[in-house]
Amino acid sequence: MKAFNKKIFIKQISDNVKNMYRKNLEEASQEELFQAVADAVKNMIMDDWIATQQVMEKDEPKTVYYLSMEFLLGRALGNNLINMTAYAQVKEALEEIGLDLNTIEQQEPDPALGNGGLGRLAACFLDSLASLGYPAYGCGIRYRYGMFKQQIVEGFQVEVPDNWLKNGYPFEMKRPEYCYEVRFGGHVRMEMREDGNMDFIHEDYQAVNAVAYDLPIVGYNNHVVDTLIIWDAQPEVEFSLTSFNEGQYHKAVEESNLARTLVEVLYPNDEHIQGKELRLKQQYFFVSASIQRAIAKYKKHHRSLKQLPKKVVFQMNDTHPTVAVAELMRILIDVEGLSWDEAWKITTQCVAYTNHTIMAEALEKWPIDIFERILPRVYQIVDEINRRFVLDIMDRYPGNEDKIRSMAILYDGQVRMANLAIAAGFSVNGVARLHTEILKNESLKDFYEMFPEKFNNKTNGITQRRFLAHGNPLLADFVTKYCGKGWETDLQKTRKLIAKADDPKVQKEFMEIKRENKKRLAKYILEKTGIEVNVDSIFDVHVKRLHEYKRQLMNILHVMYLYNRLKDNPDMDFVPRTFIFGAKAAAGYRNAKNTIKLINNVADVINHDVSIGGKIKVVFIEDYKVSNAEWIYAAADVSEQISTASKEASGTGNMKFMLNGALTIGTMDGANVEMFEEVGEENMFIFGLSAQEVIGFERNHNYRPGDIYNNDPDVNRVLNQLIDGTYSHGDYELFRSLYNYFLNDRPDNPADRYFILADFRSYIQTQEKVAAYYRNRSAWAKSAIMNVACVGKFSSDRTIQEYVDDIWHLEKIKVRTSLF
Ligand code: HBZ
Repeated sequence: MKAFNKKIFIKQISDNVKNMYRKNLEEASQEELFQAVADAVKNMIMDDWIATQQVMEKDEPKTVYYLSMEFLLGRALGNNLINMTAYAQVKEALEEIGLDLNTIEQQEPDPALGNGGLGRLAACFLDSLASLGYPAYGCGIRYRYGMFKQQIVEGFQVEVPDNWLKNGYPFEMKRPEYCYEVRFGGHVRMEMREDGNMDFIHEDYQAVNAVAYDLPIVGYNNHVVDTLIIWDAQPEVEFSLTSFNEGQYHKAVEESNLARTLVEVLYPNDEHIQGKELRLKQQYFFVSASIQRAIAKYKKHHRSLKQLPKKVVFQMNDTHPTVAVAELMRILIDVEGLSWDEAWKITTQCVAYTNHTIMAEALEKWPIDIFERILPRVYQIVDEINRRFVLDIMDRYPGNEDKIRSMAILYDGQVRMANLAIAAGFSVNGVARLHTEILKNESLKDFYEMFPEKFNNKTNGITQRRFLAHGNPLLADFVTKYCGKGWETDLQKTRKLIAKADDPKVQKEFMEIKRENKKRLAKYILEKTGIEVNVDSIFDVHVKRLHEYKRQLMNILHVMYLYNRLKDNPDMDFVPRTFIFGAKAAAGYRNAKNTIKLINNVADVINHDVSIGGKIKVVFIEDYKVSNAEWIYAAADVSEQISTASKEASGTGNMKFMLNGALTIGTMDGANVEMFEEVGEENMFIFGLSAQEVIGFERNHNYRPGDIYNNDPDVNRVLNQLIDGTYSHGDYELFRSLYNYFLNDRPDNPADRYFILADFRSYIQTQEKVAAYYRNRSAWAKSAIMNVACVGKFSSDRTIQEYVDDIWHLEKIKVRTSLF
């Protein structure tokens, strides 16, 4: 960024308002002001963005292409200012003309091109890549509609389209010069070439153009601006009705329909595949365009593709972009004329795969007939990869059918994308240590045995720039005061707080900050829900996607249990608590949606019961998303990380709470295990079955939740309250399916498959410890400070450095803007 010039900046905003809206500053709406300010900020980014791209063009450093169907970015304006270290100056400049930066920031739509953790991780990774100065492109899809907006109507979730582009998105730039054809359907004709080799000619296909939109990814205080490319689809021919014969006319209409529907909407299902054709088309569309762009860029400098792996690495964010393997092979063979063996050598050195789940229902499989119909040439290549891979398996394990059954890419009429990714990728990583161990020893055991060298762990991380510097400015100042500047790029610096954690003055200061943040959230809650909450109560927060394995149901059952106790013993000693939930459910996920309804109904009953004197409040925050998440983390006392052990690959919300000085109540799952190691047992509340115990029950089918229901009166009571009308105005059926979840045992869907009842007693007892601990203000403050002090490992800067060292092998770039 050029040295900030307040006068010029202000002038630019008023010029923008004038040119964009024919208004002066006083007349402009807040939304118009946002557009004007964002444009001025984009202008500040531009020189560094140009300079970064020039360095990359000139030095041609090895570059990572992070292929991801999802980037859950959150608002850009404030974050860009933070990373340009211009936030305070811009805020002051705006104040001078009577504008409030906070209010202006709130006008920005959350670009929500992702579902949850996986998409947000991709966004944190881009922030870290740029901040560490690594050459990188994010490659994704410019969905016309992002993650749906959630409304709660009479306690039920209602999905509303998220038209984030409605007023234009000021930070994107259309790049019509980057435009690539992507083909679907049709047939492949083989033709013998003169040299005896085959040509594969793709005919009768439908084609769309992929057109790039670039978004700047501003590094922290280093002049590096990386690029997120999101691909839009456009019809290939702008057709005029008269100039076409009938056949062409239909084709043109179909292609323009395809272009429109392709990028229409993000699929809002996490951890559960639907197998929709359009989704496969989306995957191929953005992967093909991204690879074409990478190769075109490479070919500007090289004639032969043999050295491609020295310059390019594709990281596949889960199996969603795995078709990249076959698409790269196709381009190398059909377009570039390489032999199979040459192409395979290059491909397998260029692609790497990250796994984010062990949940069977999330593993992507495509019916062969669909795959072959939509991508006929790509399918031929997958078939050949599979043929050769099966030969390798047979070679290694002669006569062992089991190995083929578990590892073949094509099996049982399906294309198994994870198997393709592992067979071809040079690296396979899990996202937390426990998760990687489970992959190696359980779900991907056979692959690990065959390719031990491919497997590695990369524990997830989060960016402290967004989730501390931007989301929690008061705590950010506190950290700076006691640890000095520099934690923005080296989160280990917060360790200095360890020496302060016992100091009553520091503790008091911390608790005052927490209280201010709780006030900020309480105000938001009041505005959005009409519920008044007590800022001196424990803010106990459970925010994340709604999924059975994340066990929001266990949390609300515990609330029901506490309420029973309070009703039975009105005078009991009770630490007031506000249970805060936020979660979107996939649109067709019945138990998840019923859980939202249950939370809201429990909230309704408890919040209106004056007899308990407001000791418990329950709040469901509508439309949980990155922008309100920043405030929610900042205000949390207790962080709920209570997934069934073994099921949560890592979790990243857990780290964001820790960064903001919340104490975790959690299971030994995902990255909780590593947080526990870092922060120590006195600063974290662990309960429940271990991953090995859960896996043991699953293997032996010897878990009997019915016994717990019959023998534990507290459990019996709360489960019966699901079907006795307590929380449903007398309707016995409303929550029957949740009740049945615990007790209906079916071979494909065992009773209480997420072990809620097994962990319930231990959860109750641990929650009692939480409440008792909260009474000890000094102990609590110390533990909270210790969480901030020990969070260093969980910066995505550390994660990205490990990806660079072990997988990508990139060099940092240096960008000097012309002025300096
Ligand atoms: O990825 C999450 C994991 O559940 C979480 O434990 C981990 O921390 C995070 C980052 O590694 N997985 C997802 O968020 N998955 C999805 O959002 C998803 C989206 C579309 C799908 C499948 C999964 O088709």
